Amino acid sequence: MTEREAQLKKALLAYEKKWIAFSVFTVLLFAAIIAFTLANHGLRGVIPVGQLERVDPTKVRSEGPWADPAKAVVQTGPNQYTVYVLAFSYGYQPNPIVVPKGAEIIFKATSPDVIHGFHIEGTNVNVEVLPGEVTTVRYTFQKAGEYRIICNQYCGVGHHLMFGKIVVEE
Ligand SMILES: [Cu+2]
Repeated sequence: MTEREAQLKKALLAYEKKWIAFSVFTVLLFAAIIAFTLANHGLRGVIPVGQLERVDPTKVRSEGPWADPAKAVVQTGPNQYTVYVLAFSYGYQPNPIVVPKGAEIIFKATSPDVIHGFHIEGTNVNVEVLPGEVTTVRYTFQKAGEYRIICNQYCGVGHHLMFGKIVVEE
């Protein structure tokens, strides 16, 4: 190695150390921002409830809270509604889901067939719906209007046609 090469190597390694330090700092900053979001919105928000809730996918359509879509929206508090959503090949029930603005909505979603997505367009509600399990998330709609539900988890030949609708009333 010539002296020039040795100098270059030294400079390169020093520069690389700065890059590593900067990258580690950036990752820690990301972690801090994520922790901030968790502390402020996460615990009662769009993160799926961690507790396992089992259901029988062969029976959800015939018995229990998902069996009758007309009774799927249940008031469960002074300003809280629980919505029992069934995500199936290839749609959502009830359709539309009608809820009031400003109320805490607890979505409890499950599937009678395969895995589906439950992504409410324009919000950060974006969860997976697994057959045999109940996915629970909370969301408060601050704006009235229509929201589209998109299945963003490949579920078969009708996947690209799988949508639902939420109507948030004033
Ligand atoms: Cu689907």
